[in-house]
Amino acid sequence: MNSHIEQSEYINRYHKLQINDNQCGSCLSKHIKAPVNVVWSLVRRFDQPQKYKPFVSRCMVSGELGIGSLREVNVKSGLPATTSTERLELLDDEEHILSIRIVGGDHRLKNYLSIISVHPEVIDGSAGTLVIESFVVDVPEGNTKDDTCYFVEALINCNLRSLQCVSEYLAA
Ligand code: A9S
Repeated sequence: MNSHIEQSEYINRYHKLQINDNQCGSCLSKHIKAPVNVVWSLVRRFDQPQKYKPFVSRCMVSGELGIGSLREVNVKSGLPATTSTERLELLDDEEHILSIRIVGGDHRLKNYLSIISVHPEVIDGSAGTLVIESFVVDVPEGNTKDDTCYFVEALINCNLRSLQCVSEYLAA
C-alpha cells in the first residue's frame, strides 16, 4: 500500500478538526525508525510529557489518571509562558490516539486542541512508526493566522523531532 494513501486515510479518520474563522490549525507528521509500541509508550504518558517534549520542565497530575484529568505543565525559561493547564480529552490504547485541550496558563494559546496518533509502518525493511499530530487554536488578538500557525508548527516540530530521537534511541 502506498504510504501516502494510508497517511491521508489516517488524517481523514482521526484528525478531523473544526477550524472556526477566528482560528488556525494544521496537521504535521513524522516517520520514526522505531516500533509503534516504543513511540506510543512515550506519547501516551499524559502525566509525563517531559519524556520527550523538550520545553517541559515539570508536570503534575492531580487524582486518578483518566479522561478529564488535568495536568499542570511547567515549561523551561526563555519561552513565552511558564505554565499550561491541560485536559486529557482522549487516550485510546487500541487506536493509539491521544487528544489534549489547553484550558489555562500564562500563555496566549486559547482553545488549543491537539490530536496525536501513531501508526505502524515499514521503513527500510524494519518496524517504523508514522506519527500524525493536528491542532486547532484561536488566533490571538493582534496576530495573523499565518504567524500563529508558524509559531505552533515550529513548537510541534520540535516535539516530534525529540520524540523521534528518544524513540530511536530506545529502539536501538
Ligand atoms: O506542548 C505541545 O504539545 C504543543 C504546544 C504548542 C505547547 C506550547 C507551550 O507549552 C509553549 C511551548 C510554552 C509555548 C504553550 C502551552 C504555550 C506557548 O506559548
